[in-house]
This record gives sequence, structure tokens and C-alpha cells, in this order.
Amino acid sequence: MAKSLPGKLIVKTGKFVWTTMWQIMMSQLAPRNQTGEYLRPESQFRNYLSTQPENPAQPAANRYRLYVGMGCPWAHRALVTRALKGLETAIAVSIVYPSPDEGIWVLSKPELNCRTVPELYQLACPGYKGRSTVPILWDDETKTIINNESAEIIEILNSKFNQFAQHPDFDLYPAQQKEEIDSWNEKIYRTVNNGVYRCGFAQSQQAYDLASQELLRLSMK
Ligand SMILES: N[C@@H](CCC(=O)N[C@@H](CS)C(=O)NCC(=O)O)C(=O)O
Repeated sequence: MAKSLPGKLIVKTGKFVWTTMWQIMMSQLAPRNQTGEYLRPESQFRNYLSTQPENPAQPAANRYRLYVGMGCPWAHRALVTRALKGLETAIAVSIVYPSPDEGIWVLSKPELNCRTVPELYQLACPGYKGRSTVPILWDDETKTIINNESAEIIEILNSKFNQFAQHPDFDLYPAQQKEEIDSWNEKIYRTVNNGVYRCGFAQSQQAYDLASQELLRLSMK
């Protein structure tokens, strides 16, 4: 009878291969600190619209569009703000879809000779090396990304398009509540919005425990 390998060796080898593959995958997907906590990369396009004459990005109708993915919670808040302000006719939306085989967002049909969201980023900024995330506030006129940070995109939609909005008086960030909103935002961002990523991308038990406890504590308040 042919001899089989000892079970212990098979299990040990299997665990080693799986752990190594997982570590390689995570190192590409999720930057971390020394204790294995997920560190979200900063969004890199952080421009604002302004009516200052020297600013090339002037508020206008039918000039800017949002690239969004329907499964993306960050994109949702941009879409919700666009709807609440009544900006559907002023700001276009292009929906992108996840490509499970490529691990990137792809456009529903090629635009500007781009098939994918990473290609749009390259068009906006040749040589760009960061993550190609949505939502994106895109300028159709200059073919570039104005902003790719949803917290700032919603601020722009709330305040810079009022002359084209159906609900210009609906202010989602009233001056007298800014402090309270910012303080809640800070908590919700760290523990819930980014908290679920901190759980999923934790690369040590300690990092996972910290993220999941903070998430549960805030969600149960
Ligand atoms: N800080 C960004 C985060 C956006 C973000 O992480 N979007 C995810 C989808 S939910 C994404 O596009 N990920 C693609 C990638 O990281 O390659 C924001 O709030 O706009």
C-alpha cells in the first residue's frame, strides 16, 4: 500500500500556504500600521469649486458629473445629497460596476476612451499611483477629477450649486450645527464608516478586537 504523508504535515503546510497567500493579498489591499491596524490611504484629489475668478473650477450646471458605484456607501452619500438638494438635472451621474475578475471599477460603457475607473484616474493625472476609488466629482470640461473624497464632495454639493438646485434652502450643514455635526462625523467615520473596513482589513487579532469593539459600542448607543 502506498504510504501517505502524515496528516500533521499536510495541515501545517496548508496553513502556511494559506497564511502566506493571505498576507500577500492583504499587503496589496490594505496598508497597515505596526500593530496590524488598517490605515486608510488619504484621498488625493481635494479641490473645491469656487466663484473666485482665478479658480478654474467654477460652479456650473451640466459641467460636472459624479462617478458612483451602487454598492459603495461613500458614493451613496454623494447620491443622497444630490437628490436632497434637487441637483439631478444639474449634475450628471455615471454608474460604474465592480469587475470581480479585475478587482477594479469598470464603466458601463467606455467614455473618453476609458473602460475602467483606473483609466479615468490616469486621464486626470497621468502616472497616478493611488487607489482608484469612487465617488468621483468629475469636470467634463477640463476632463479631470475635482475631488474624490466623499465628505468633501457632499459639502460641495450642499453649498456650491445652490443657484442650480431645486432645494437651495435645504442646508445639510447649517453654520450653528457645524460643531456638533463634525464631532458626530468624527466618531461615526472612525468607528462605523471606516470601522467596518478596520474590522475586515485588520491584520492582527488585537487590531480586529479594537475595531470590532469600537464598532459595536457606537452602534449600540
Ligand atoms: N475616502 C473615500 C473612500 C472611497 C472608497 O474607499 N471607495 C471604495 C468603494 S466603497 C472604492 O472605490 N474602492 C476601490 C479601491 O480601493 O480600489 C471617500 O469617502 O470618498
